[in-house]
Amino acid sequence: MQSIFTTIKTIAFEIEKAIKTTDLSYSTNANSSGDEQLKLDVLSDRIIEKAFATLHIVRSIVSEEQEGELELHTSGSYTICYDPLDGSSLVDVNLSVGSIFGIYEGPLEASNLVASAYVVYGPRLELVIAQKDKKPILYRAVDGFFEEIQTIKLNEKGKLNAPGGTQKEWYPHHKALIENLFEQGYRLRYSGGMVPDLHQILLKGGGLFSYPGSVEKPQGKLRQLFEVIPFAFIYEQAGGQAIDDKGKRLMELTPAFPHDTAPCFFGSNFEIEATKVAYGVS
Ligand code: P6P
Repeated sequence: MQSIFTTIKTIAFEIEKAIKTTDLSYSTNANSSGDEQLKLDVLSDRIIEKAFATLHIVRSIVSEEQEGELELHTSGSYTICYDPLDGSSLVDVNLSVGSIFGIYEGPLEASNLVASAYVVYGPRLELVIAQKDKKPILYRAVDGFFEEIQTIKLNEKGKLNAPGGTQKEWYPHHKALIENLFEQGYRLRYSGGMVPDLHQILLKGGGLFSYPGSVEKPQGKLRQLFEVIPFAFIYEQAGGQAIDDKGKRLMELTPAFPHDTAPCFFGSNFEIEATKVAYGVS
């Protein structure tokens, strides 16, 4: 699997360069979720597809930006599900964005995730890799190479609150949960980019990131295979929890379709237990 991580490091440098040089206009098509695609989305997707095509251990890839599964090598063991440039619409206001990778061995469901990684394109280029039975590791690009910086561990209780979604659509019990955290003194930290928002909570000791369901969108917005499950794995490996609105571990998700979404809560134990109480699933 090391060759996959090495390839992700190469991808990170190439996409970082693309972010700095590609025009930010929209392409003429939309992705399978109906989102308009920036030319940068399409280019980032191509960079990743080309890179993984060189690895014979990669059986297939599934991109958030494309409809189906792309077979690469029938002898390969791993399927990589990825969001090539999550939050790309934030690039034109110079906010951080990221790439997210879920590495699966077998049918595409959370129990078959064997590793995950994400890249943060921000003031510094950073990478987090999580593998089974290991704490996630933070790497930072220095002079063209990724240096290992630290392992990541969440505190039992944090200070940050990242409440996603459209507030006027929140269920009353979700609104009460979020407001109660703020009444306890939690700091609002939400940029609209899942990768930097979750990265900040991981590195600043903890808190809660939530993207709930609503009447309008009962299954929320964030995609299970490309976004939710890879981060759920990282949060659990860091000593936190990741659950849905029924209190079920996101690492038990079995998506019916590649682009299925799920309400999701990622955080330190204290905040996740508070979420379970608010949702009546404790
Ligand atoms: P909202 C970006 O488009 C994204 O998919 C995630 O990166 C982010 O967490 C979420 O959408 C933001 O959505 O509805 O809060 O603007």
